[in-house]
Amino acid sequence: MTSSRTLLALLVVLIALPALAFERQDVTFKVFQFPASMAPRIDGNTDDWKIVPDDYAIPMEQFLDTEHPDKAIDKKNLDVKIKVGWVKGQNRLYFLYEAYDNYWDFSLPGLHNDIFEVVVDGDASGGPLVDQVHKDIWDPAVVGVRAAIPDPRLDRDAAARLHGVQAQNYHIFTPPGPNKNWAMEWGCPQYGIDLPYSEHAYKYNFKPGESGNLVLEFYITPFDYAGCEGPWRAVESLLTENKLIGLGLGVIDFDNVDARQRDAFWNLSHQQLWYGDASLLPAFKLMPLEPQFQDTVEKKFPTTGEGFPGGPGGPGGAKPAKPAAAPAK
Ligand SMILES: [Ca+2]
Ligand SMILES: [Ca+2]
Ligand SMILES: [Ca+2]
Ligand SMILES: [Ca+2]
Repeated sequence: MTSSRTLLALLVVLIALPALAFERQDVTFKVFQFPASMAPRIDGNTDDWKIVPDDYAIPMEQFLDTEHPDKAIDKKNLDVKIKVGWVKGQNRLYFLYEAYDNYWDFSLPGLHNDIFEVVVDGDASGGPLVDQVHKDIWDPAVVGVRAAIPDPRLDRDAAARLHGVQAQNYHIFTPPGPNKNWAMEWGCPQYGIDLPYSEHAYKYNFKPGESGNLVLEFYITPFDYAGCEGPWRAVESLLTENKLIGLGLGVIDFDNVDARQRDAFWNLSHQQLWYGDASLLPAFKLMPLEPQFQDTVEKKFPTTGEGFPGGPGGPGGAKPAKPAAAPAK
């Protein structure tokens, strides 16, 4: 083999390797750790989020319309601010989504609806999360040459076995149109939009076609494995301090009920295909408690001394009994 052919073979191997990487490596977004005693209540009221410092907030400036990359942000058309939180010991991601839109489009059935789109990859495995029918994702440039070759033995059912399984895509309606669930989860893990895996609350005061502000508060549960079989076989992602997870956020803005096209597709990943390939998600870090919250009940009563402040080893614990003195002779 000539050296140029060796180099070519090496290149092919490198291209075919899965890309275990995050998009936008210049920035790590932060997930705020709520003390367990201060976890958000899912009621649409934002008061419980006031303790989240502003440098955790994700403003409109972080988003790019990947279908029209030259389009400038116009906050009179759409403005969003998003905070993400977690609580140690729970495998939940909490969200506060606050948005202004000049035209809330939510009177039709189906996917013509203003949408907040979320993709979560709780173990940062990366890789495609949609079935092989989606040729835009199963393209050699995205998944590698070999993976893009269709296998005629795989029917749609067989292909669907991976859809939403190792990373999950939520299309959340803002707000839901008539007779619609609050969100559409794509693929297998349909249970992810119900209790106990998620909960949601909206607050808004506008009608379809009007402008105004919307608040959406919710949590979701990320899964390392969320198979079609059902939640009994699913494996929740473990959320632990300082862990990096893949998390993509997008806003699909429809601004005219009669238009066939959406007005914009604003994305935190600056790669259009993030919705179907978890390797294109930005990184979020599950942060430790901020210093001002370290004096909470969780810190004051650490789980030593068998978990009880007055237990053995604890500050108020019983002292070990002194060995009996030897009897006087
Ligand atoms: Ca609340
Ligand atoms: Ca708009
Ligand atoms: Ca994964
Ligand atoms: Ca809109």
